[in-house]
Amino acid sequence: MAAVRRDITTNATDANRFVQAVQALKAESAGVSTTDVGVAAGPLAPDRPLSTWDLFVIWHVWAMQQLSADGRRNAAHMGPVFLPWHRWYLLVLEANMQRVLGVARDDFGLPYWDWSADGTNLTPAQQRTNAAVWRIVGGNGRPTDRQVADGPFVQPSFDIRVEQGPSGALRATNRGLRRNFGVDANRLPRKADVDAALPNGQYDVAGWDTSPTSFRNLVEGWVPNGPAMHNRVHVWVGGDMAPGSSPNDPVFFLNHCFVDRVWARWQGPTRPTATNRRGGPPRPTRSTGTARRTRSTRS
Ligand SMILES: [Cu+2]
Repeated sequence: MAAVRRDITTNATDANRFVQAVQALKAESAGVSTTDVGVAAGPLAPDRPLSTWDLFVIWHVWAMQQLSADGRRNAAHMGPVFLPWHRWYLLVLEANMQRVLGVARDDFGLPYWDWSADGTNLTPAQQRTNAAVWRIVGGNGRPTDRQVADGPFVQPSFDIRVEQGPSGALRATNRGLRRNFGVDANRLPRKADVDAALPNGQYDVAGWDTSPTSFRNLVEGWVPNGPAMHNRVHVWVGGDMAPGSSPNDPVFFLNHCFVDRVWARWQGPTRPTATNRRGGPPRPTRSTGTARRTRSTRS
């Protein structure tokens, strides 16, 4: 038995626990401030005390700032490491959530947001206002300053303490969470995008960058016609979801939990193309019949 990850919109217990765990990790002192960890002062704050939640934000930015020698990848994105890096990141957050919730490891799984369902079933206008997930995590930012003013993640209990400034460098700040739905991408990805990625038998392709049509590039959202899938969700939500400090917004983890679910389905036994699934040579099929079984549609 292991923790089960469920759709946040269909399980009220998991939704409540997710919100409660985010708030607890945001309130838990990390014992260090932005200055202590080398984060510069910003125009809104010289120095901010950091929480466990804020450390996840800094961890993600630091990974993005570690570029490969050829500059085409960073330590968490734009290459083969994208999916496993974020799987590990989710597991560490999930373990911290279980800790602050005081539940056994099997009793809470990080929930996911199936944006492909909303992208398929709702119009672009409905995606901005009617998607069920916004009733759990708050909705779009207000027109004046893009700050989120409804739901559980509002000031003063949920404030933004670190951000990427115009140069991309981390800096201290003191403001509310920002979202700007549907401006830099007009609609969410669709179920058809997931269905098109799953049969791709090549995890990644030599070059290991954002150009080839591989499963990883389809899911990360560089092809076709990016921003697609994961990237499109970041761009569509906008505000704090756009830069490398995007884990500031709890929606980051709901997005990545769904991305991880798509990868888990691809890794599973019921994917339609059984050969070459891990990027290596084709594997022998176990027995006739099983390898050709059609993928289950349990999303
Ligand atoms: Cu990331």
